Amino acid sequence: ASCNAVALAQAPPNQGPPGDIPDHFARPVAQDDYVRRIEMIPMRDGVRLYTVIVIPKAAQGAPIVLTRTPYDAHKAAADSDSPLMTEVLRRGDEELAQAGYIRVYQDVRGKYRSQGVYEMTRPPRGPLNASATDDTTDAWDTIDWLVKHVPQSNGRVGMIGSSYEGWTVVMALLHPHPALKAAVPESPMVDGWMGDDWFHYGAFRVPNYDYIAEQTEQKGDGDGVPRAQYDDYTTFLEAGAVGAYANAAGLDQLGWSRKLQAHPAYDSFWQDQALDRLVAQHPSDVPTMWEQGMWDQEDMWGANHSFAALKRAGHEGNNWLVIGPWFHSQVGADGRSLGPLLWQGDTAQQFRRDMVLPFFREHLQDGPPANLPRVNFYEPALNHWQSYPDWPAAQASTPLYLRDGYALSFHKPAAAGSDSYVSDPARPVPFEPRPARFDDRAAWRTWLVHDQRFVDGRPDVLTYRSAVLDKPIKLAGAPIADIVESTTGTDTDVVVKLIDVFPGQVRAQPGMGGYELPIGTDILRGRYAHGFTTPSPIVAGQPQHYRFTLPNVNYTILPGHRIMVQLQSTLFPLYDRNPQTYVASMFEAKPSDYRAATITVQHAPDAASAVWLPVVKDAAIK
Ligand code: PG9
Repeated sequence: ASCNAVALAQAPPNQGPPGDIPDHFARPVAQDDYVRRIEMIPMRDGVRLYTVIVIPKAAQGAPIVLTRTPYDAHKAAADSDSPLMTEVLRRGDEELAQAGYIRVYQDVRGKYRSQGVYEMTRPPRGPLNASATDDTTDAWDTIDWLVKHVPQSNGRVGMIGSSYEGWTVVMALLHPHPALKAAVPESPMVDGWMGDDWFHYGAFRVPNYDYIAEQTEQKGDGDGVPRAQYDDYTTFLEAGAVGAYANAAGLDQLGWSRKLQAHPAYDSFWQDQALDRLVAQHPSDVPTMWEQGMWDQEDMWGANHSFAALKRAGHEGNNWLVIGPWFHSQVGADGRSLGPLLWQGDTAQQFRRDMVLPFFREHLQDGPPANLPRVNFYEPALNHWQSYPDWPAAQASTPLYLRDGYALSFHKPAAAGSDSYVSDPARPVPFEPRPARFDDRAAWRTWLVHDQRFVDGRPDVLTYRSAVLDKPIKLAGAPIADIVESTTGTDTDVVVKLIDVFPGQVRAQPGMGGYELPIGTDILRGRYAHGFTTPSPIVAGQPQHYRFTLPNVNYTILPGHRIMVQLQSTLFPLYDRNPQTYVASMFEAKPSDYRAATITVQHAPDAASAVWLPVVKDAAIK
């Protein structure tokens, strides 16, 4: 037996009967209606990027539409094994494939099959990137190669992509290749501290840790962080400060996790890579359609702030804005509903077919002018698209005051009043009903429209209601929260939710009876009330203003509905807990720093708390 074992061990591996698995299997492609080319496109520093070029077999003089991705270019162009291009590409590419466009996906440097080193949303060349390349040069070099090496193309390129892929579109705009003729950044990640993925006004978003692990544990797919508990609420409550959690999970080995912990405030690290600032400093001539969802649970900031920054810089002319009734990246999927909210048809397809395609046809093919309105914003309450020549259509100049008796009124309080609650970090308010699970995609995509009755009875959630409206109130712009409150602690978070309360019964959809639909939710970390760059402790017991802008709305509160405002101090575990005791960095808070505090919200003539609404005066409601 031992002789046989030696003989087996010494046998060359390729001897013996031929196996059933060939060295290489070539799938016959004759029946396909497309050709797939795989290229390693060289960048100016010699690094080669993996690029999938999907070309309709009949293509001649066709435009190219490029997406640069950290999410696996191979997978993006291999949705099924169908011989049809419409089936092989992602769902959101269907209209482009039908139009006969050449579709290109490329792995950004350092991810999946591309060479080079990966850095999360790699900052542009400058103070944060001393090298000679960034995603602006990589886009430039790619487009240059494509127009020279894809003979079926007409030499014109459009770029499109959502979220991180939207960020790569915006990076390309900082110094665009002359062949880049149209751009569609969809819910682009633009300012990760102010209101996109990593923080909102300084409050840290905990699900990032799974994302960072998945994206940066290795070049390919990483795993999320393993959990000992089913309920993420329990996991993060038991974990204490998020920095300790991250380190215990080994995430201190990951560069981006370390960078987040090193930059909790809005310092030059964030400012110098905030793309809304940068696009306004380097405005391009490329026609650009900025898109985002009204309930975008990941990147609520980027598109509308980039559009606004370009407008302030005098460059509105070649920029358009579209805001649909969508969760993050829903534009690439089915847009017929969001949670229980049902729309008129597939609003995402309407965007792709009636806005993006005409826009590309005009700029990539000399098609007829798309004649798109400057701003297209879906009106969820009226259930149709509305167009505007400019945005915002109204400034937040109508204060809706908090009043005694948990009331809301357009009249300022006449007498002093206040309401108090105890915010206890040991019992934070959940952001979605428990068990809270970050990996429950359906719950994650819809938490911003979740019926807030699940928390409005909690003693640590203040709920203010208007009278039942007898007339519609039309909002078109970004509301501003201005809350005057004190805390017995030395730090606090302020969460404000603007809510449309449906009538008690809704004949057409009984489940919507009494529904408390948030139309704008956000959080401010109190230590930044006096400036985002430098935090400062709050003076215990002293009322102060917390003023911050809520997400854009285009929304009519209808007769029979009420307006509601809810105030609370936690949205857990989506946002890490504020210990309510001032510490240098919340990533490193100690268990003893987490203390209950009493929050007192003022509604007095000289200390009036309000949400300032962008009311369209005398709006004809249609
Ligand atoms: N929101 C995701 C992301 C973008 C950029 C950085 C980190 C995360 C995304 O959907 O791509």
